[in-house]
Amino acid sequence: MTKVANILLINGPNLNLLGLREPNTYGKQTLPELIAHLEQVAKTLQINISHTQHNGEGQIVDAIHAAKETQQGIIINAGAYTHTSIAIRDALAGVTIPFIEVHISNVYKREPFRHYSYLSDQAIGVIAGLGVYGYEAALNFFNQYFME
Ligand code: CA2
Repeated sequence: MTKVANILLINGPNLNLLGLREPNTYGKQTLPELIAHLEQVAKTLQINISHTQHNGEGQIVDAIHAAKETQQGIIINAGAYTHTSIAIRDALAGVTIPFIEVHISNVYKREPFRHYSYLSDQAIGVIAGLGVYGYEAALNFFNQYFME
């Protein structure tokens, strides 16, 4: 049985505001609370999760590049860059690390500009509209994806 060791969670712009603004759209849990919960879940799954949040596009590109040697999977909520960033798409494609795209809100119920993602066709899968549970679902998916 092979087990994935390292999963990187990347959150993009403004997600540092989780739990502090717009609770109707993004919920009441703060980012530190969410990360603490995901670390607990990862521990039970014997997965190492690390987390990084960046407001800058280039910082996200750098984080993806840095993951190349050490991470077996990426969970990414690229925030608004999802809908605009060829650079993040190219970085993910360039490192060839399997990734899951997560959105807290159901982007398809929202403005049309949120319906297109530059990342989705490169992803293993996309989770949208499950609230912050989407991150945990992605972690659970990786747990069984890497079992042989
Ligand atoms: O639903 C998602 O997770 C999004 O990726 C969130 C992005 C948005 O641009 C995407 O279309 C969908 C926005 C993140 C903003 O996060 C905030 C959290 C709390 C308060 C304000 C903003």
